Amino acid sequence: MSDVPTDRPLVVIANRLPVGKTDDGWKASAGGLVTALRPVIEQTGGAWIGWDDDAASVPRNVEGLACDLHAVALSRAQVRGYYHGFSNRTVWPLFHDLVAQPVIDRSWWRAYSEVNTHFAEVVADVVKKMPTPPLLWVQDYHLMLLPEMLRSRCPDSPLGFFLHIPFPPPELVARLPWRNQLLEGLLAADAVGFHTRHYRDNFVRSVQQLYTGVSALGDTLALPDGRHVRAVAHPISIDVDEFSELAVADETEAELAELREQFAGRRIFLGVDRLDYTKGIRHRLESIQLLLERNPALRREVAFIQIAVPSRDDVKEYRELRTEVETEVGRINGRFTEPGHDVPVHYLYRGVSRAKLAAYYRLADVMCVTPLKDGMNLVAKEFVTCQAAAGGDGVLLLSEFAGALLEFGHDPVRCNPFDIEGMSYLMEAALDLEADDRRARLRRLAEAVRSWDVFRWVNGQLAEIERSSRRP
Ligand code: GDG
Repeated sequence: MSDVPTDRPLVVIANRLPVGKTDDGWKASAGGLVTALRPVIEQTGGAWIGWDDDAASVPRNVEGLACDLHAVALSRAQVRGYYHGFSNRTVWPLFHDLVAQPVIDRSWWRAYSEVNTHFAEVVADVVKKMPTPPLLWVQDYHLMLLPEMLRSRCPDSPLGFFLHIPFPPPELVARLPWRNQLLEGLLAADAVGFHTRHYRDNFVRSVQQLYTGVSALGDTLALPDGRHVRAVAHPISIDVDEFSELAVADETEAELAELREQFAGRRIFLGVDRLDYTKGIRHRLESIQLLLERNPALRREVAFIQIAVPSRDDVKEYRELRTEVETEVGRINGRFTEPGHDVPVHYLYRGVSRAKLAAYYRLADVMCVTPLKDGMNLVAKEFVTCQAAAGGDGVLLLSEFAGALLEFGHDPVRCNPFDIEGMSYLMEAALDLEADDRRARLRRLAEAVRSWDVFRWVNGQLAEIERSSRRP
């Protein structure tokens, strides 16, 4: 990785802490953000502030993560209103282009403001005890009011925000009674980051509708009060070396050998998603159903594996989705399993180990990343990286509504997941691509991921925040 772009300590503020309790005690969680931030934090020191259910027992430090952890404690009522309510039932569906109906509830908004204020107080307290003003980097839609709350409390710190989900067009933002507060919350940052230029442009257009006299010069917004805010598009990515090594590690090879035995003679469609209605799992299953209906021979020749990682099961829409998905899996298997043959759909309602995940990526002939809307989608990037590392020629079937599409051009088989029949033809087409074509596409996809990895994302963001904070 290149030079660290700031010599200040870094304080990351996110909904969650990057640690989890295991049988062997507290451990740093595996994930791109932690991996990418580790070198910066190790060099400059810093802290991570986030909510944990078990705040009182979170240790100040864990092995493998050289930063101080500060757990924010929230009451059950706050979690209901701020997290399950406003974050996951109002903002999440609205920002994902209304693929579910957002709920507007004033008590959730109050809890959201209250929790953001609580976070601001914890951050201010941590910053006060640090020898030099740190760079503050706020993550995601749970904490959109926080930049404004931190501006007055920590005036000497450069302040950045990154949104991990899409930013919708102004017509949708307008539905929120509290849109002005959210935009003002974000505009207090020195730099606001988005995955794609489309989300950035949506944000800029929303700001221009809120204030008269805002000019946008390139990536810089000049506000009527004389302040300048940078609004930038920086796609998040993965640690390419880590995934390339994982793809061919002994443990992965062992897992793959088992899977190859289990699925011998079958071509594999794979889906890997949190069980979330934005991911298009139901639509995907319906396409599979049409595919098998049209092609009786495929009922024995293909298997569709769906890993559905449990998610937000405290929220009604997610429980309902689980029932719908499981009913559909049962329907397809009931209809198309042939006597003496395996079921066509293998459904796992759980997460798997990283080595097993890499083995599934390598096993897949067609990776189905078909969200109805997705900020970026790291699964697509992990798949092409693992396949390329092992000389594979798997095909990426990618939704036009995933942020990742913008970096991939025409090398994935691009699909519209709302067109279920169309998607079923594209699944068939993906199986029929010539080997040379598949390999060439995969090589270009993997190069695209390598050329902008997660370290470039982190460094780009931090450099942007540093630079913008020095503007008038
Ligand atoms: C949000 C945005 C944006 C999945 N199954 C297993 C497993 N995973 C890991 C994958 C991947 C991560 O979970 C999922 O990341 P995505 O990007 O695909 O999706 P979201 O969770 O919705 O993330 C999204 C992202 O934030 C980052 O900004 O890209 O658009 O919605 O890394 O590897 N990991 C393991 N077992 C599994 O079974 N170990």
